[in-house]
Amino acid sequence: MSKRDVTDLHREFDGKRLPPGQRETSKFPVLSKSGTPDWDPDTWEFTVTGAVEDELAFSWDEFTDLPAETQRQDFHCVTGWSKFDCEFTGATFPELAERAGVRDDAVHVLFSALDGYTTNLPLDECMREEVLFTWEFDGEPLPREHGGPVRVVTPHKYAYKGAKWVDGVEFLTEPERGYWEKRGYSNTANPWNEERYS
Ligand SMILES: Nc1nc2c(c(=O)[nH]1)N[C@H]1C(S)=C(S)[C@@H](COP(=O)(O)O)O[C@H]1N2
Ligand SMILES: [Mo]
Repeated sequence: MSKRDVTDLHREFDGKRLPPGQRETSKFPVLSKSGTPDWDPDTWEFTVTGAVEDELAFSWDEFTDLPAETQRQDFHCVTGWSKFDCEFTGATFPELAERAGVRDDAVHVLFSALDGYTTNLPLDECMREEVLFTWEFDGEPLPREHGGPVRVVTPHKYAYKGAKWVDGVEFLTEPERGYWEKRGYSNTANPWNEERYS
């Protein structure tokens, strides 16, 4: 399995590895709006819908059969902590997008999750190799409280842009705001510009 180190991503944003106003922690705190939802591997389904050529639905086995890679990433939480060198294994966003065939009129993406959470990003901010649908953390199944079975990670953004317990991706022809983006967190969420609130 291939391994990719993306901990130098900050260079693209002309920033230091530790973004302004963040402090490094070795812990991995849990932040969830409403606790950890249950899931059943037999009925779990992941869907790709909206402005695509082919809408897709994956079972758990099908999803984890997608070509996977392991990446070393940094994780920046909007509440002020950063965790360096997280190893996440999963499928990249561009891989999934290619399978569905993104239509020309798609400009935006909305992620949905088992706990009712949503978060949004422009399509071009998702079409990056480091945007992963991940089901392993540090070589173990992703802990439930951190979003297992599958979560999104977005190392170029504050971590609320990465939906835990993700079960769907919708391609949109108009921007839409997700759960925290409607409640005062930044829609753009660039850690190196400290885009925390809107
Ligand atoms: N489904 C879902 N995803 C979510 C959240 C949530 O409440 N539900 N919280 C977000 C927030 S605000 C943060 S900071 C990160 C926290 O991830 P962690 O609990 O693994 O540290 O998950 C994000 N993804
Ligand atoms: Mo957060």
